[in-house]
Amino acid sequence: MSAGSDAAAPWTRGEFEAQLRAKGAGYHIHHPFNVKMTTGGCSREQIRGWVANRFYYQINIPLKDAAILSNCPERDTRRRWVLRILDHDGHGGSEGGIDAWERLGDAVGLPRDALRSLKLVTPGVRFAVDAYVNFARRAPWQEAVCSSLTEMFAPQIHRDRLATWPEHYPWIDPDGFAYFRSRAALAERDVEHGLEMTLDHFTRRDQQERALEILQFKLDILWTMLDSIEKAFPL
Ligand code: AHQ
Repeated sequence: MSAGSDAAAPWTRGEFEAQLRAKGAGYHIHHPFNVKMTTGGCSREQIRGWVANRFYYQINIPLKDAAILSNCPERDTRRRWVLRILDHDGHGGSEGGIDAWERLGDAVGLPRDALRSLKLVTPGVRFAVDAYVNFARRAPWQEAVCSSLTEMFAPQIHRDRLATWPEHYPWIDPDGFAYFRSRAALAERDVEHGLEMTLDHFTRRDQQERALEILQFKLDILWTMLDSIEKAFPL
């Protein structure tokens, strides 16, 4: 028996993608706090707490993506990946996702200084988000690309909010929903690129298993954020 011949055979490209997509079972769309939000069970304070805590995640996404760019020697990859930073920070005359999230804050009645002060951000959310940014700084850039693939499941969660929040939370100014409207299409574009690179890079079975571990790490980040928000805003 030659060395390595007992190693499991790599999954086909299709099976590897199916394995990645199966991790959606642990996506935070299934978290009790998210279910509570989309079924109308949240108070104004809980919605405001969620918006204020997710703001910390949103303003760190460009730092995470810039870390990936700084580690990536491939110009063609960087030319596509840089769009993610521009989407969030805005560019030219166009508003970015962070501006839109601040408008969501306005729409739920969060004063701008309360949002920007980050005073409402829980320690658990701060640690989870910082773990994501630090992972992107330290890990091989292909691993950080793989960690963004939780967005495979994101279009549905944005569509759920657009379909349920106006009815359940009529007190929220609909202008605040612009972020969710913009994100579904951008997530699909980003996933097409991130998934293609992940399927291309992780080819041995041990590498494919590593990719699943990385995706689980990011799923745990999103899940832990909601755990912490749920505990900090119980009513
Ligand atoms: O608004 C979100 C966003 O800009 C991103 C970037 C991406 C990444 O690079 O990890 N992930 C992500 C996500 C956003 N919204 C979350 C939500 O529930 O609204 C979902 C989240 C993700 O699935 O990773």
